[in-house]
Amino acid sequence: MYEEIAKVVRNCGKIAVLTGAGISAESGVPTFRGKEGLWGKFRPEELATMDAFMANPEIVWEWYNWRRQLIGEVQPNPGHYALAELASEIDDFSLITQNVDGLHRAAGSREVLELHGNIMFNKCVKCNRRAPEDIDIDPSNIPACEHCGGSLRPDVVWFGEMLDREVISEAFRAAETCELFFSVGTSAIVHPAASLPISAKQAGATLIEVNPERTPLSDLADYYLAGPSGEVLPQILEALREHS
Ligand code: BV8
Ligand code: ZN
Repeated sequence: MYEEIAKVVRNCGKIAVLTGAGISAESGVPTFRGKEGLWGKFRPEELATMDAFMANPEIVWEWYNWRRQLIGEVQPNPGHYALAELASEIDDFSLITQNVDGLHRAAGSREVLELHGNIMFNKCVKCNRRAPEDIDIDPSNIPACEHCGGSLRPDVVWFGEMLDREVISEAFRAAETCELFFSVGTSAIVHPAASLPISAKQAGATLIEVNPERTPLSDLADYYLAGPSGEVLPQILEALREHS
């Protein structure tokens, strides 16, 4: 199977990859919708929304501080590294992630389109200016923006919020012009990210999905590779190098 995938990869000059929480699972970061998922304890509507923040800023900051602390202790896994190395073997490679954990950059990926922002940064809830990232937030005494006095919030995209226009249009451009699209470790239900693999397929790309469980995308994929990305992606890279 991997020889065949390597041949497909080698014949494609332009590749786009979308990753979700699943690629960080083997680093120890809980996914959103898995059994032990983040959302298992909390519901996304409760915490990852502006309404939740306006109603309960303290609870929302408690949650993000807990996630920041957890992410601060983990390392990228072989899946992140394999994508960073794959990029150097491909003429035109775009990495698009829904994750806010920064692990792709930590693994050496240079250009990463972070659709949903980055959990380590803060911004002002009012004027949207980014605040210095080294501020530790005390949920019971949330710091104010030095420009306008608004409260600081995590610089991530919440449900009901628009994604950064530049980032999402670049992601769709990559999806619509690539020859090969990988969907890795995502349940493929959060939009507009979940529309990227579909746009790629409609534009004629070959679609490969890497996920231990099937998703709404699996039937559409040309190849559905059932397994953890930390094992599957390095094997694809190895097969590519063996046969190049
Ligand atoms: C917007 C940042 C509106 C915050 C996140 C009905 C239909 C369609 C859309 C909607 C709808 N109702 C509402 C919407 C819109 C909504 C949406 O899509 N909701 C979904 C739930 C239906 N979308 C939005 O609100 C977006 N904004 O639409 O704006 C708008 C429009 C115009 C004008 C104004 C406004 C904003 C969405 C962004 C939300 N922010 N995160 C934070 O992180 O705190 S989303 C959150 O979910 C994370 O970013 C996460 O990445 C993302 C997606 O989840 P996944 O990454 O897929 O993770 P999940 O746990 O679900 O799945 C993990 C997968 O990994 C599983 O499949 C598992 O099998 C697999 N796996 C496990 N282990 C491994 C593995 N895979 C590989 N290897 C392993 N080892
Ligand atoms: Zn401000």
